[in-house]
Amino acid sequence: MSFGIFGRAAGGAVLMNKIGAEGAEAGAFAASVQRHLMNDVGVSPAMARAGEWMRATAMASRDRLGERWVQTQEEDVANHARRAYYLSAEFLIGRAMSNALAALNLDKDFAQEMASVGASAPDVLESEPDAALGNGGLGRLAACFLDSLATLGVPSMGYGIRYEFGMFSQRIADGRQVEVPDNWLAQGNPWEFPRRDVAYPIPYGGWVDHVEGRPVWSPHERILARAYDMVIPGHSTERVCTLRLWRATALDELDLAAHTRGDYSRASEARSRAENISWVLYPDDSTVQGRELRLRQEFFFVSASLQDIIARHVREYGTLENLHEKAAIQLNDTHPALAVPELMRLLMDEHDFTWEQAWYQTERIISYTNHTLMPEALETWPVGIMQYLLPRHLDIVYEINRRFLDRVGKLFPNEPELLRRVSLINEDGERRVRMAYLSIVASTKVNGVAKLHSDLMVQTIFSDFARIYPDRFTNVTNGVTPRRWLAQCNTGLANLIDATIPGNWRCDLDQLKRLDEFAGDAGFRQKLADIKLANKQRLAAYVERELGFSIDPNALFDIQVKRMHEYKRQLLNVLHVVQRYREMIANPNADWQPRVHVFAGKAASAYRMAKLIIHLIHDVARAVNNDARLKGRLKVVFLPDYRVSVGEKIFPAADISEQISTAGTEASGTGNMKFALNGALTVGTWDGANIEIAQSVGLDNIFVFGLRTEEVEKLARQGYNPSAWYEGNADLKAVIDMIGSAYFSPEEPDRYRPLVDALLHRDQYFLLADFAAYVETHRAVDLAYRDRDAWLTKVVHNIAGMGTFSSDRTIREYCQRIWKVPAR
Ligand code: 26Q
Repeated sequence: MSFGIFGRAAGGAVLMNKIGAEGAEAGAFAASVQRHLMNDVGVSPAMARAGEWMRATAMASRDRLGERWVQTQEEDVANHARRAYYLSAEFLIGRAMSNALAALNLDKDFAQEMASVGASAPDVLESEPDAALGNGGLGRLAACFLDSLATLGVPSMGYGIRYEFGMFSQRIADGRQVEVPDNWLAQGNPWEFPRRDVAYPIPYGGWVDHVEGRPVWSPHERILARAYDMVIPGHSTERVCTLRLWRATALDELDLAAHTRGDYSRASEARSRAENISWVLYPDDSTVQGRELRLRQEFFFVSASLQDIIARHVREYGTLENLHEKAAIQLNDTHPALAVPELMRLLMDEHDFTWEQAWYQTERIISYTNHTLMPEALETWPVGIMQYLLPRHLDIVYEINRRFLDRVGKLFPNEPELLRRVSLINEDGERRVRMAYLSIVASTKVNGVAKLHSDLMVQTIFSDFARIYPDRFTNVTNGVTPRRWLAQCNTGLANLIDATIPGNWRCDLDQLKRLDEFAGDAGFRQKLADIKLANKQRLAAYVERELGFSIDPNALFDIQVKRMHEYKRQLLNVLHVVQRYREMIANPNADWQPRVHVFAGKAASAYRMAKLIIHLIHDVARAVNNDARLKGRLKVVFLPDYRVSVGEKIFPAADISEQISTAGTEASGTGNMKFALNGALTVGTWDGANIEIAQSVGLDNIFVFGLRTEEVEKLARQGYNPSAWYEGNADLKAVIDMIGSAYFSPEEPDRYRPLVDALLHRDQYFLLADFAAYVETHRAVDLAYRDRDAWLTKVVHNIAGMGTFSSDRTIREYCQRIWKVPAR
């Protein structure tokens, strides 16, 4: 193609205009930040501190996002768009600023502007508190999904709870976890748009009458759900996604009658009862206790969200007849499963649908994602609590069950046991509603979150349902957003990728495949090595700041960060560290690979064993880090208060990613993806998405070890005897004895008795059976790390193989296979 002078000149003029426009844009943004600083934050540029610049910048960004929000809404209304609604009790958003600036293309201008006013851009970004409205993987997945929904331009909304207190902050005192409330709204939330005109009454309790054959629910109380919106920007698009979070308040701020009588405590009681509901996030990950307040929370956000969806639909179409054509609702696990009876109730009791009409729509609108096979994490609610809190919903659940069992009985006659097994009501002992079964029966599709997990789901916990509904079950493997988890958290690597391959990999992660070609390029590998070193230095500086403790960036960084849980086997990692320690003491002059073992993660407040493991990590760290015989070649670090913003510093700095759950227990994992995307090699079991990562990056480029799911099952069937494994391996015995002795806890010799007893007599997660293979694998890791070129080659293949683990791919699959909504 050739350009005439005219074409060139014209193109040049366009370019000039664009630069001119962007320059003006940047100037306008700087002015807007300053205006917000003076008018809303109330401080002069000369006096402003980091947190004040942060708030002013957030408000200026929010203005821009508001414009995009209005535009997106108008488009969706004009197009009569079918929308996807993501219902989740958790959204682990983290910080919003870097992401918003990147999406608005203002990141460089921001850095310049901060420099010109003498503020430190990194300090300003660091002053933003994390929005920690989630526990772990499930909540963070929801946040990655919003990013992809916006970026793919999917007409969509997230719905959740605006918890006053998010995930607790974790402090460590004498090696023990201490939970501190997370008052994330203390300084206000500069990102949210309170929608004062969007509020719905939420009914609870009371009784159901039948008037002329129609059920009439007379609730005992009503509270109000008020909407607060966060705008989630898309990247390389002006489209945004809305996250609508509900806050609970009293319907009548004051019980006026009581107030007039002078009964002030009665008056304020109603208020605090109501506000309790969105007060605090339950900090339990994977275990479920049936607390009434939790059920109130679940119904609260489900009912508000459905009323909102219905109101929007009626506004746009004037009828509900085509609701199922315009709305797809995804349940993020069973926490929003009350959407099933609530949608039925709203359609029948408030909009005069017949049962058949309401069910026809419900079955087409709702889908359910399962995130765990662990029996203790499957939600069930005592019928008594439901009867008391949601009597009308219990009736509807009974009727769904009656019709369902009727159908199953006809499909599979002569199988009374089947009816008992699949009943939505568990009749063994205290009668309970099985929320997963309720979700399946009402869903268009039910999906697991990685191939193995989806297969096991239909083979184990839901096998009866797979017979009844063979076409309902599917898999959608999780993903993570490459914007936050590569472009923003690892600018060094992002710049190198920009300079190496063409195309917009940030929004088309499959482009990373092209990096494979550069595996053999020594110059490229050296740049990768330099970037990794810089990231390790950054993490070392953070460790120094947080713990006053220095680590060597040239050592191998071996990292395990995730919620503390027995099935995730942080304890297996500790056993290996202790084994290494023993070997190093026995042979101090050998050429040991210097290593830093980093741990981080929160334990549920009531989870004794998980807390004991945190204590053990600290005790082992104390012994190892102060043992002069090791000459600094082995260090153990527990980084407190793991959260999204800490993850952003950790993932880019890892050499080794620990993904060592017992095969068959980790549904997917998403940390595994974040590590590999940032150039860490995985030491992992054949579990969850590790399997698909291995298949994608190649078995030569990952360290797989341990029993497979079938082998674990076989061992369990044969009668697993952990003490035989203990007796049969001298190293393992010595490691466990060392922990059981007073070696690491001289001030309390019996501290680890419960832990050692559990290992020797139960070992529910087969640590002892996998120990030898795990230690062996780490020897192979040390050897591999010494061959720098070979190691870096593997690193390249890891990054290059991660395209498929973008949450953009995941969301496209949901759009095509489940929601039937268009995506870019
Ligand atoms: C339920 C009822 C009452 C209180 C708390 C809960 C509750 C809260 C959170 C139960 C479970 C969770 C979180 C589960 C979770 O994070 N699961 C993880 O989901 C990820 C995303 O799919 C997967 O990658 C992980 O494998 C899975 O463990």
